[in-house]
Amino acid sequence: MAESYVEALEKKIAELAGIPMEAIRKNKWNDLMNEGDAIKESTDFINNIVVAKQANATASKINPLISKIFGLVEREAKQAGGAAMLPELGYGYDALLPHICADIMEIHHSKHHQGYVNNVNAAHGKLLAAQEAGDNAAINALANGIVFNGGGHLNHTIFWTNMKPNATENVPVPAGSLGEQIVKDFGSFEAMKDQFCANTAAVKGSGWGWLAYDQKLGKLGVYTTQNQDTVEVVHGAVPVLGCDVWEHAYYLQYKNRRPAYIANFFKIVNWENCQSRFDAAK
Ligand code: MN3
Repeated sequence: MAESYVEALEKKIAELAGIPMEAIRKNKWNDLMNEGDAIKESTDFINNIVVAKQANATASKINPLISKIFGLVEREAKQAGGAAMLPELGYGYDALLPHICADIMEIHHSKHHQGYVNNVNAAHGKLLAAQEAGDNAAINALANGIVFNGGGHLNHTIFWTNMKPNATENVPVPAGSLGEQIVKDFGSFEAMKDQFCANTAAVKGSGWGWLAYDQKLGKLGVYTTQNQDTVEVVHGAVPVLGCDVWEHAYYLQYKNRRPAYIANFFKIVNWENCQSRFDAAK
């Protein structure tokens, strides 16, 4: 599902931009395991898009994905106009110990997330210039960078709020209507957790695991996404809980033991934050 989505997206971008698929492929970050490198390549990709003033500039056709991603970013980060900012964590880099070490938190937040923020702002600036020039090819080429960096900004902003400090070895269990909905849709909290852990551990390469609410079905489900795709765009479900399983999120501490990281992630879940996301989605 996620792969065919990426393929369809690439095809659409190539078509709209009037450039060969290979040009899009060359600039895809799908196979990159290293978030720092992926962000840097994405910076170069955005910088290399040349905006050209069109002689017969007509009203620009905006790729609907671009407005969708910016809309989701604005809703999450409450930053209208596309000016993205790195959010405060609300806790210290060492606050998630022993389950996520301070080094991971500091690099992940201050370097990687900041990188997505910088890139999405660069892409937004270029988008405005391309719109003014009526350069549809540039606008659509930018979609790739906006999906990746806007998605990265959005996903990490959700992720930080989904976790809380002062963990114990106990796995906190959601109370209230979210807890009830989980039992209704999965049979039990344990069944949901088992499905989340298994599916998220099985993400190929880089991506995310999600508990998300499908508004049409009125149901919670476990989903996965590749790279920095957003669960709401790919699966049409509103994120309640997200777990980053790019290697940088755990490797320094857990090496290749991704399942152990996900199991410990459940000890630091902020179910109050998840409850308010669920309430808003309903
Ligand atoms: Mn990350």
